Amino acid sequence: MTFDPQAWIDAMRAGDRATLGRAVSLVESARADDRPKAAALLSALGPARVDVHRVGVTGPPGVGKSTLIDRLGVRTLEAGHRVAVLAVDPSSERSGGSILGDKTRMTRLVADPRAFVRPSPSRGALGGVARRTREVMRLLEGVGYDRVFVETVGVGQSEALVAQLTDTVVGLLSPGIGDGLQGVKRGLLEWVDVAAVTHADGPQAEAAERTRRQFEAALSLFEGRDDGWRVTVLAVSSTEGTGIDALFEAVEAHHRHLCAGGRLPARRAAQRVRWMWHLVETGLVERLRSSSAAAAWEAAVAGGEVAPETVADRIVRQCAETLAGAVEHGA
Ligand SMILES: Nc1nc2c(ncn2[C@@H]2O[C@H](COP(=O)(O)OP(=O)(O)OP(=O)(O)O)[C@@H](O)[C@H]2O)c(=O)[nH]1
Ligand SMILES: [Mg+2]
Repeated sequence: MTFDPQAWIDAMRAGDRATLGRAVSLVESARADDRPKAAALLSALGPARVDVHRVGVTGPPGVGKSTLIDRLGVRTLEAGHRVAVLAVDPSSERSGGSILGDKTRMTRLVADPRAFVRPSPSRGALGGVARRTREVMRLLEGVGYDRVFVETVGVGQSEALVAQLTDTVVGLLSPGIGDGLQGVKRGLLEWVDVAAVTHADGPQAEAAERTRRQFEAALSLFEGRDDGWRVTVLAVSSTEGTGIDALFEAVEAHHRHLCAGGRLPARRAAQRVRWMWHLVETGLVERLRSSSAAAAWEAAVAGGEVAPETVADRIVRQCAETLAGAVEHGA
């Protein structure tokens, strides 16, 4: 059977989630013969939509990201939006358990025909994860999902990654992570747009409120941002549903803040430019490392005959000269 991108797109726009599942698999596929099909599908979607809101939800393992997205997603559906959820897992070592976990913790969204949940996390190196996630988001948005949630485990660089992929970062904190908030990484203060302490129910309610106030205090001392946005810090319970309305309002308020004064297009433009350079950097390095000269460069540096700076300078200069020549010749 020949591959007909438009037929797939029509089916997905009509709400066919089975086809959407296949299309996501195609876009995520690492197989070389799938790439042209994926590219054809993506380009047949037409221009990217601008009324879409991309929301990253990050936090430590087990903090309650999936359970919260289920609640927040339902609240978002009630407001008339179409909701899609992607999970991104940059730590390739993690067990497969979270796949099942996501599905069983997003039961409300999974059961709702207006939502699409992609439980299988994209694994692997951060760059690979980002590439697939960007393309899958583009697909979801192109077939009508206007609120896309991206769940990612807050480990190391992944907060920065999710901030590069999304418009709004929701950072989740566990109750009682410690006085003085040593447990809160500076990265989170830097990237978070809306913060919420989870498990604000039962015996943990008090600790959650204490952590909320401490984080609020830490934020007021942090002078890292100049975009005029005031980060809201909430206490929520995803099991009882408390604080979810306020969280929804805060997320939407950040979207409105971004839309006002052209901040959203500017943020996305900066993301695209950064992404281009990232691809250039990784692509060039990959090509150079697998070139036939690489072994000789490495041997010379390893043997101490030439300084690493000298070899690196030479490689960069040669690349730049070749590039200048290619540009002159209109390549
Ligand atoms: N009491 C209470 N339990 C919660 C709350 N949110 C999540 N849980 C429970 O905490 C556990 C972990 O929740 P998940 O939503 O899977 O957490 P996660 O952050 O997505 O976990 P990973 O994806 O594995 O990193 C589950 O047993 C949830 O039922 C909450 O607000 N209150
Ligand atoms: Mg989860």
